[in-house]
Amino acid sequence: MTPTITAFESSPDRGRGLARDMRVRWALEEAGQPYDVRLVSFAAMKEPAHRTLHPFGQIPTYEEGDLVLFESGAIVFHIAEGHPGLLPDEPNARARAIAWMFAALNTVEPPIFEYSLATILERGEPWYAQRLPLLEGRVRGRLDELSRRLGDADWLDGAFSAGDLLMVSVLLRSKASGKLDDYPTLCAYLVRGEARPAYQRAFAAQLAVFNSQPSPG
Ligand code: GTB
Repeated sequence: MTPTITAFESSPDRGRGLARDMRVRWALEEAGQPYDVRLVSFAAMKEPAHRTLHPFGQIPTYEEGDLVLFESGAIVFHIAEGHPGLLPDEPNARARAIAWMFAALNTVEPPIFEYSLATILERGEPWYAQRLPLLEGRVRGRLDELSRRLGDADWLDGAFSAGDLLMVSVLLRSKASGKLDDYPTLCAYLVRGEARPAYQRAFAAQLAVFNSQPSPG
């Protein structure tokens, strides 16, 4: 059965792959699983019809027969469990790959997201200049630790896994803000992720949504 995911009708990132449908598209492409996309506006996301799929009125969602999922991590995990190639078969290696999925979403993404949100939403606040170094320090701390662990390895734990897929997705947000420039091994890690044919197909598909929008004015 072909799953359907939801994505922004008009993504604020102008198709740069930063919205969280991108990681779901990427996982589906890695899995070789065709999918349909339903585009939703910001208003439609808050309507009851969408909230039955997503309690918080957000994207992405995932529908496959009777199954409805929200949360990009849970969706990627579901795809990885149902298809070979995104999680190792050996039980301990599989558990470690899942740990990296959680690490990406629970340990690395929060400071990166918080920093990014502050630069967008809090710029005008009188305390912005004081708060920013604190947020920057938290991002840097995580990037220091992650780059130490990755070392010169290609991927976080052996072969490419859903852990890498989520970690690369999370780090891409920092790349956009220039925060990764001091971390050559993390930059190379992102280049490896972005070079994967599945990533490129997913990126092209979400960019095509932006390019199909009528230009303003
Ligand atoms: N924890 C959830 C998950 O991982 O699925 C978070 C989902 C989420 O934050 N969805 C966002 C959303 O629907 C889109 S991805 N926002 C609308 C709303 O809450 O009303 C976050 C996002 C949005 C925009 C950019 N960007 O333009 O760069 C990047 C990331």
